[in-house]
Amino acid sequence: MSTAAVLTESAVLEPMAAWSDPQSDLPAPRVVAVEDFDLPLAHVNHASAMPVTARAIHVLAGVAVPQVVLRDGAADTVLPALWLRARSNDPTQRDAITGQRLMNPHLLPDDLTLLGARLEGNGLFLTFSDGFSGNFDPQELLDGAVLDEACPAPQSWRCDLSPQPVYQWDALQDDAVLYRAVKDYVERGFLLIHGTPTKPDSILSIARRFGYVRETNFGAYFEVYSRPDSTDLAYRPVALGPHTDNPYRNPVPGIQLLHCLQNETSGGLSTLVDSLAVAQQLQQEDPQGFRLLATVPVRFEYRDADTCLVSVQPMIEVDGMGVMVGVFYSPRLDDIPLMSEHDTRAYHRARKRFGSLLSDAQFELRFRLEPGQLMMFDNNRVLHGRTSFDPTQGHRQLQGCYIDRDSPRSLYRVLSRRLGPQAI
Ligand SMILES: O=C(O)CCC(=O)C(=O)O
Ligand SMILES: [Fe+2]
Repeated sequence: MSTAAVLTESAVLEPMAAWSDPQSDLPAPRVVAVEDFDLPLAHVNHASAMPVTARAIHVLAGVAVPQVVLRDGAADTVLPALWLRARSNDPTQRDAITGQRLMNPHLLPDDLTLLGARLEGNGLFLTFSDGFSGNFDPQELLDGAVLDEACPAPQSWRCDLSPQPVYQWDALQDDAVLYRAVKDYVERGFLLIHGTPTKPDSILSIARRFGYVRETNFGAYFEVYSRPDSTDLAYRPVALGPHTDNPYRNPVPGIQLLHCLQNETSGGLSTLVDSLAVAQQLQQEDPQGFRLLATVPVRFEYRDADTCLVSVQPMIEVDGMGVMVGVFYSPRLDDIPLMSEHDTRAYHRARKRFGSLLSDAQFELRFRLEPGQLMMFDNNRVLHGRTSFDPTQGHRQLQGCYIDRDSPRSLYRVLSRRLGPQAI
């Protein structure tokens, strides 16, 4: 089992548009019929989903219809003709430079079959009933059997995380160091960067080392300092509990950077918490509560004179393969749907426990961001907060900006291709 929490099959397949308990007096949700559909034989390799065993491609001889199988230990999985045909790298079928297909596999005949399969040297030569025949590389078929994300799996952490992923800005100019940093980031969901320049928009050049800046209605970056007339509590000196920024946006900002330019106050300590570790704990204690938080939709809204943003999704975010990737957590902003009294209480209990775990010291990193220090974190996975501060003690000025979640992952793959895995 991966470090990320995995939902049970039934929980993943529940509709997310409405939720109700079987005993509830509200209408039951529509159930999607999936009984006669087998789940994929191979899974997305988010978190080393496939056990590593000796696997090989074989052609079965002595059968009426030719068969190519993936042999994994003693188990054979027949590779369907439609699956094989779509994987052809023949130059007439796939562009060699982009790797993009030149044929449309969605239009292949439903009853496509293999007419011939033979080993030729180290390769396979396959003939199909639609008239196509060509060479296939068995290693590519093996690789294709896992929908590999080609990124390290997340590793959840608690307050005792050691060493912490801290990098010096100067050192990050070296690609080999950047490679280690993005690997750490993908695994831990955050990075701390020290020794950064503190000019008013230095944050943008730091952000651009990792990805493209995502501009929002707050601009390319935003100022975090105390001002009494502000439209967001982040701009007052009050404590902020662990939260996801802008959960009302769709898509939500994937990664946030917070950069300290000045800090003359004794409070205003920064906090980070890994929602994967906390959700694992909740799932162990209360699997039903975890399921509720992953299925009941929640509504978030932001409005000011020129903007009205609304987004609706469950608090716990699960990807298409049922693996938890993060949360939409902001008690300042969430509205739950109308449910029965019973369901509302059940949901409330789960959310309350989750919230208290998110604020529990055993899960939390707490530190002071000094001028020239920056934290970069996955906005859904690693929740951030801060303790209150007294603005009469002096200035506290941070700047923040967002980049997309996929950027450091892309950077990881590119650097791993360019530098080779031995560079770590
Ligand atoms: O002041 C801080 O340290 C954090 C503020 C914050 O959460 C934000 O601007 O998103
Ligand atoms: Fe925030």
